[in-house]
Amino acid sequence: MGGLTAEQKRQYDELGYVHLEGLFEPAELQPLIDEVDAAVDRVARSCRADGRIRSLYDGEGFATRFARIVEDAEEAYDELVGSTLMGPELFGILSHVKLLDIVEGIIGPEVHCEGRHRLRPKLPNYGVADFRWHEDTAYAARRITYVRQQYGLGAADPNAGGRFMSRIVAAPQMPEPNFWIPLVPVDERNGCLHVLPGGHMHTPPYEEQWEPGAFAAELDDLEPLVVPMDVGDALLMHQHVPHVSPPNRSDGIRWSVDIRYQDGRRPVKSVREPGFLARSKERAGDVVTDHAGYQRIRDVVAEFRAKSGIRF
Ligand SMILES: O=C(O)CCC(=O)C(=O)O
Repeated sequence: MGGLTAEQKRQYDELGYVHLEGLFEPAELQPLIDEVDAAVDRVARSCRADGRIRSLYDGEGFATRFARIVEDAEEAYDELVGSTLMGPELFGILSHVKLLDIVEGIIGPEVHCEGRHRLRPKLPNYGVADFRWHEDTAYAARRITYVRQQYGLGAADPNAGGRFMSRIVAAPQMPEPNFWIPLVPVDERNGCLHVLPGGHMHTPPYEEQWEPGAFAAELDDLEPLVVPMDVGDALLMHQHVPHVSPPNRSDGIRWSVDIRYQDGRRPVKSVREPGFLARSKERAGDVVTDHAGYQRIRDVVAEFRAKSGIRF
């Protein structure tokens, strides 16, 4: 079984992130890139058929075509971003043995892949894909505001105190490792991630201690780290490690996928976007082993949402 080395596990525990260089051969990710490229082509053809775009832009490559499409038809962006796209190659990455071995070493043998996996076409100079400092399982809005002020926004910036949606559904201390996987080389120019190593440590251990002021000041001395990456690398992040996604100032799309896992015995964090049991000793028969199985789960939940009228 693969998984993290002892040194990588120590770094994950102490710093909250590990840059896994060359986790995949670039060729292992090519089928996923081709799947996304084919989806871009479908979107282009449907937009062209409706007269929403001026050209199919089929002379453009993976790095630019979707941006040209969105320039003509902004709504096309939503057709590919987030967890809208679900194909066999993406399922193959969500359930990839290399990721599951690492996750098992962190959370144990019951592994649920959350439905909140995201395909992110971060378009050049397109603000909706930029994210200020945040942590994935936010436990305290005030701490986030503080982190933003320290590392991103001035204290007086009106955005710093903006509405903040907490994503707490299950226990905030539940381990929830996140893999961020670029599909093109990323650097500071095209909006690679920056992390705040060690920032995950200063979280209160018990719910009744959710007083952010008592913990936030401990972030003061931490230095953000820029993480340039190649295709084949993955950035493993602890759910509490603050990170930021600055603007893409290049000419090409910064394509990436991010995936979160949790303990399969705990309440699932995302019901509207269903995930699947990816590995299990206790419920081996319930493990979803192919794309069709996961697609059935997604279809059933989507149908229930539509028919029941229940908002969740
Ligand atoms: O891909 C990005 O630009 C942002 C990703 C992110 O913030 C996350 O995975 O939590």
